[in-house]
Amino acid sequence: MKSIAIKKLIEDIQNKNLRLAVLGSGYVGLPTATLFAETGFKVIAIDLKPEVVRAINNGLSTVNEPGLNELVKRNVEAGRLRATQNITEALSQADSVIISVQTPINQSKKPNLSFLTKALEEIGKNMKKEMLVIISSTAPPGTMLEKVKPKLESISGLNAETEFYLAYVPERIAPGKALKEFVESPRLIGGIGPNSTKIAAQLFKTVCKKVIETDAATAEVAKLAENTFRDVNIAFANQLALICEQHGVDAKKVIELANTHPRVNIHTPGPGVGGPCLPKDPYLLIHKTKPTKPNIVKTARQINDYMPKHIVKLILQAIKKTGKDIKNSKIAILGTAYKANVDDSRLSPSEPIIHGLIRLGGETTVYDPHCNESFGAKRASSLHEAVKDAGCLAIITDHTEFKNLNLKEIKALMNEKPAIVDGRRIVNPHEAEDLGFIYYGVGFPVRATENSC
Ligand code: SAJ
Repeated sequence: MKSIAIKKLIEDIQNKNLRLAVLGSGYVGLPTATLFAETGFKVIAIDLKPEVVRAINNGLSTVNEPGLNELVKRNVEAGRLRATQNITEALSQADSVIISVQTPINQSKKPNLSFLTKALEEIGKNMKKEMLVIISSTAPPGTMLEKVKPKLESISGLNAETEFYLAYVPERIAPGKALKEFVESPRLIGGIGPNSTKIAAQLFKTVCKKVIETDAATAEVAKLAENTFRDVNIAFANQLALICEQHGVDAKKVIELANTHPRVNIHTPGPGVGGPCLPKDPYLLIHKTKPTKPNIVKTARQINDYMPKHIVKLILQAIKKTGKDIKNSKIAILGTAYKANVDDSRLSPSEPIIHGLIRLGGETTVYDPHCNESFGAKRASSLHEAVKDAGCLAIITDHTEFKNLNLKEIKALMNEKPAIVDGRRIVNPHEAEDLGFIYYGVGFPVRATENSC
């Protein structure tokens, strides 16, 4: 009897007859809904925000992701994708739901699972027999078995794995490359039992080139391990940069050389680690574990969180070197987005840098061609406007537009003895110094005289 129901579900998936709902239409949910629609499924995207629902139904993407707008338009026009605010209505017409809501951390670095809990309550109330429930949101270890499964079972009165199916399928897409990575990155499928894993794997195989079957608890930790590994590696790169500055050698060159070793892959130092994932996921990984001292995960977070302060220090040193004081200097900040070529400023290192400079009395102006956020600084509408009469130029985001700056032109617009603080190492220090800039950069040797103080 059971195997007949599973066979039918798999057939529905293969024939694209399975009706899908995707709860949460943000950076991950909308690409998910759209790519399943593009494959041929009928998909309902659910979001609480009326403006998001309206835009999607008008064929517009609310997420600035290359290629997504065209895809949303095509699938809405083809009648495969629509959006709604009404969860009950959407779930009544769905055989499967993918949850893609945010799981942030609170002030004390503890997970805030309120969005996930709310979603589970709605799904529990609207659960049907043989429904496939997928959790795609990043969650602390143990969430599936200790929270998601019991909650859905108690509200719906149905048993997971026998009466409905439940799997953890973490997202792995980087903003800016979401569509490509959704299809090409191997997808981890962690069911709460073999039936759930098998059915969820069938669903994701229709869009993803490769799926890897595992169990829910292992998939939860694997997802967090990926982002924590990256955070720890960047922290090492940042620590190395701070060491190199004092040793009088260039960290950029050091990393380039060290990475020629076949088993070394040091990431890139910078002004700090931002975005909705890396600054948060390491805390999810260690949530509810007994604190060990030392703890590499926490230390890495501390190092990465220290980097914006280091940039402020470099800016102060650079301004001092120009013979001025921060209180009478204009500082032009390039970039408020958390990384290159995205419009997302969540937890961007620019925020503590700008706030730090404002607190010290600096006049800050920001320019970001991708992102509207200014974090309290004055917003310039062009690079020209940002650097005009500035004493210091600080590069925080490595947008493509900032990679080939015309330093000669910039110098002519800035104050007489201008400074550059390069948080991304995208300016050639020698060219800058030859043109008469005072140059400071992350991982760039501090001059011997300053090194000793
Ligand atoms: N950064 C550095 N140095 C580096 C790499 C990054 O300073 O060498 C900084 C970036 O500038 C940025 C921050 O780290 O401020 C995070 O950027 P990112 O590109 O590392 O990551 P995200 O947050 O855009 O996406 C990550 C990805 N995870 C991994 O690469 C392991 C993505 O695949 C995940 O899907 C995403 O987190 C997520 O949603 O979990």
